[in-house]
Amino acid sequence: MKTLTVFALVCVMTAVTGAAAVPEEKADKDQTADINLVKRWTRRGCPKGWLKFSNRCFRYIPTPMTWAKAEKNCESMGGNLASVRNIMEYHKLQRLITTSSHEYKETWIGGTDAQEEKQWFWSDGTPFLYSNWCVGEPNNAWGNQNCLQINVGAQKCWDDLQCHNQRPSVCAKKVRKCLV
Ligand SMILES: [Ca+2]
Ligand SMILES: [Ca+2]
Repeated sequence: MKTLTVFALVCVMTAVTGAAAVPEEKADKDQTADINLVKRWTRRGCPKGWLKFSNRCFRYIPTPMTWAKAEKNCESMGGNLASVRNIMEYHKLQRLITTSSHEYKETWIGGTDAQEEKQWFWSDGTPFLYSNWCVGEPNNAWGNQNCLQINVGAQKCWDDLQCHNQRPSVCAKKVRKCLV
């Protein structure tokens, strides 16, 4: 509980001052140890099991789920299904998947046009500016393909698919300065 209290205090101070400075001279021995732990965590910026790139934390979830369950699962960990902003991010994300699964698994990320056909959104609310669709995709086959899977076909590109299909997924969340 004491550790949590110190974390909360550091976070509040950071929020108020806009800086991570902590008056260590006023902290007792135990508190200094806790603050050093926070500093290490802050530098790294991502929880254990999450990979940091593009100032975000990414995690591959190998368990196949529907798109909605995958999004909920990411939300339960403080994130969303991953959005992708450029080709470099896409390649890093692919590397994350191949490192974990040893193959280019077809995988859910956060794109959807379920609200309105052809209007693609990222579930994290960022603008849908970059895409890497396969030739002829998104084709909304059978009139109900509204969720975005990656690593499709020989080109390992993007495809719209029925959201009830079960796929592994990639979650992303912002690098946080606080544990709480
Ligand atoms: Ca669609
Ligand atoms: Ca399709």
